[in-house]
Amino acid sequence: MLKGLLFDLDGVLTNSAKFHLTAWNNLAKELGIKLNQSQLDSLRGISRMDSLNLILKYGDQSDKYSLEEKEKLAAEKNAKFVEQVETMTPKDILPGIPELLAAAKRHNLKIVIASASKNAPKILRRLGIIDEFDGIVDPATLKHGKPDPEIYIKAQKIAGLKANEVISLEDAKAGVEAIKAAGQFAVGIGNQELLKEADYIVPDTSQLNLDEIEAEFNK
Ligand code: B16
Ligand code: MG
Repeated sequence: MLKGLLFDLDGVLTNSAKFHLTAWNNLAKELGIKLNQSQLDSLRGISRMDSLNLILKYGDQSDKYSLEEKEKLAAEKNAKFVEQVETMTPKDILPGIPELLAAAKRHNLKIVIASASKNAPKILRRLGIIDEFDGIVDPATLKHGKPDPEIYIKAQKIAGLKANEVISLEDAKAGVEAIKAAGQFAVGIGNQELLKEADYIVPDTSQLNLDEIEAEFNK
């Protein structure tokens, strides 16, 4: 029986993913690295340091910087990202999400955030929805990033539920892989081909309908 929803944040509740990608793309350019679209897509859902390491690998610069230098570069990217976050308002909640959160409340579902972003509380506050959630996984406590299942297992524990009692929603390939590795039902939001491991896929958040998803979950 469905008892909870576990939400990714960037690309699911709000499109802060576009701010991440712009900030990474600008940093990569400064480092003399040109990223193509599929390389940019591969950064979705990946933690800050894992993203930087991937970019350096794409640019054949894996061994160029010390850990301290990499921390500086990551902080530089984050400062640019946070500047954009400060401009966010409740209008930046993606279409269909307010209705989905309301439906979850009506069904008495637990709702928990499983975002890799250390900025998640800040973003949720800007969107005015932080109080809607029963909990937020603290990504600083994680040993492994998505696609490892750790974050979704933690979110499920915060909700106090079993894997077969939750539906988890993601926009990233690495996130869908994490959900499936946690043994949970995955809703993918976005490109059908990219997210093909998901149990249910919608092209965008406006197509999310709790009754339809639950019917699929109960099959
Ligand atoms: P931060 P999600 C992820 O959030 C983003 O998709 C990813 O692009 C970002 O690098 C990661 O959070 C870490 O974010 O730098 O703010 O700590 O999709 O898991 O909600
Ligand atoms: Mg995401």
